[in-house]
Amino acid sequence: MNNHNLYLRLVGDRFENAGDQPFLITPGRRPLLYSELDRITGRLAARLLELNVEPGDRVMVQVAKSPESVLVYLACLRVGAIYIPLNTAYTAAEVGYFMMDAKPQLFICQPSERESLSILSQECEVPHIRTLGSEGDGDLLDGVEYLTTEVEVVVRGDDDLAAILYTSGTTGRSKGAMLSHHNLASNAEVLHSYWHWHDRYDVLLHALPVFHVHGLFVALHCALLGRSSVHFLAKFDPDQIFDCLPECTVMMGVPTFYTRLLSDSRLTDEMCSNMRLFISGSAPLLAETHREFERRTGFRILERYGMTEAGMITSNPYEGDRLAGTVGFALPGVSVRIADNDGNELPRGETGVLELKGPNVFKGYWQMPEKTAAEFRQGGWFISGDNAIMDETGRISIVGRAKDLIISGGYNIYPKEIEAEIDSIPGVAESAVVGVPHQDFGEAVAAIVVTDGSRQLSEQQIIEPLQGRLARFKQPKRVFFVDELPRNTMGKVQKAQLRDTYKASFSSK
Ligand code: MLC
Ligand code: AMP
Repeated sequence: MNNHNLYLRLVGDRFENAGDQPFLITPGRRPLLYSELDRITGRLAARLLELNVEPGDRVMVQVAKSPESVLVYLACLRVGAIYIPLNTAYTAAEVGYFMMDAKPQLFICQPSERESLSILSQECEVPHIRTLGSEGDGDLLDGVEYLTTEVEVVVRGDDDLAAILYTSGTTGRSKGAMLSHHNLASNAEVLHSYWHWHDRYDVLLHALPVFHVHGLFVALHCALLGRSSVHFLAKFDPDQIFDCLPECTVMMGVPTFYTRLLSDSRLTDEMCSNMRLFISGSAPLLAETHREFERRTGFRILERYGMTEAGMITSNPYEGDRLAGTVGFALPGVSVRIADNDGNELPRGETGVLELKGPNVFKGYWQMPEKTAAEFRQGGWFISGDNAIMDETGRISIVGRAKDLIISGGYNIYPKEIEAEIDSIPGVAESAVVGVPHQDFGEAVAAIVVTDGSRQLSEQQIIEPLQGRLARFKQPKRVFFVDELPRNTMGKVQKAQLRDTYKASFSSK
């Protein structure tokens, strides 16, 4: 049987003669070199084996972005474990749910969180907990330099899982999207070629988090396949970005990155003179941002569209027209169609739900066969939940969402989860959570609350109880009180009306 382990494609013995070429360049630290990648990953893999991590076991990770966090991911691939990264903003309450659901063999957290998460991991019967800090500190790596580097790459078939990424669900329960080695490899190969990565030439500016598809898979897989050096920044920090930009050739970002760059006078065409490609995705890029960016720098941002369950699905062309407000064409090997609510394909030019098929489409939701079945049509079409139009040439525009989802600064937030927490606050009768336009984040969370009359409640009294329950980025940035929520004749809350009523809530911010 051929070994389809993604590790072999990304690392394996590819970098034996890479000399001193840096892979990850992190401010204030020695760069991680390509030539040492296989060796160090071997030692980390040996550490995982010491902790009895076996093929198919889950390794759950909630740590700061660091070169070592990437090495842990690669070591998991190598031993055939399933990597589960979590947003560092998640509270212990949120993490508890993921632990119970995925039952990891090993949980790796930040050193500062060990105490609180140890109790939780015991309750969830997680056998091992280890720590990893942003500087490579923490007990995960204790004595790792004495371990063997010669750990074999476990044989994986096409359907074996490489990662589970949790995405919130419309019902409020998070679902773990199961991604196989083949899902990730096929998408990486396509992007590497479609976006013209130049072997050993490109330098990637990486300021995204590494617990989502965008920063972890799209950015790092392309860099590894292209043997590119990466300026690996802990977060989007304008000073660091402008320090690195003159040396870089490619940047990937969410639209907030681009609006923030545009608001800085340091963004000039000279600053971008080494660049060849700016890519945007994870949320809609305003046509205005696209145009303004071209005016300032001469670059037309390449917008692409994707999701956790399928990686990248469509992209504007590298060489052809990159049209503002469109997400381009289905990637090679990916089939896309626009369908009505019953799954009948619609003629070109009509708005419907985007459905897709291809080697990039995930294997289903972890231990949720009914939810998985509900998201697929006969013939294997996956229902994206995004409303889109396809023109005669096959070019796609995302025009809205069929799913009740807010995307804020590239993070997905499902209103149901926030509403459930708000509804449990004493004195609240019911609530509706919507996304309203926000200059920086694209959309921001607003909550509209009806009280039961038993007490007077303030905005603060709604937000305060959510601390420790919900990650900060999910918490409403504004709360409004109303006597009743607008409903249609069926009794369904009219969210479109609420979005319209509160659309100017952040206009001065
Ligand atoms: C931070 N905050 C947010 C937020 N990020 N609020 C709403 N939405 C967000 N995205 C809040 C914090 O809780 C904090 O609140 C305050 O804003 C400042 O926090 P910060 O940490 O200093 O923020 P900052 O570093 O400026 O981060 C903003 C950001 C970041 C946009 C740079 O959110 C980011 O990197 N987003 C990218 C997400 C991403 O990678 N998505 C890809 C998903 S994959 P307070 O009140 O405490 O001050 C996907 C598939 C695909 O979608 O197609 O790619
Ligand atoms: P996630 O579940 O975090 O992977 O987010 C996926 C969702 O992000 C998609 O279903 C879309 O709603 C949205 N998305 C990603 N890229 C784009 C884009 N370029 N334009 C509009 N929406 C996008």
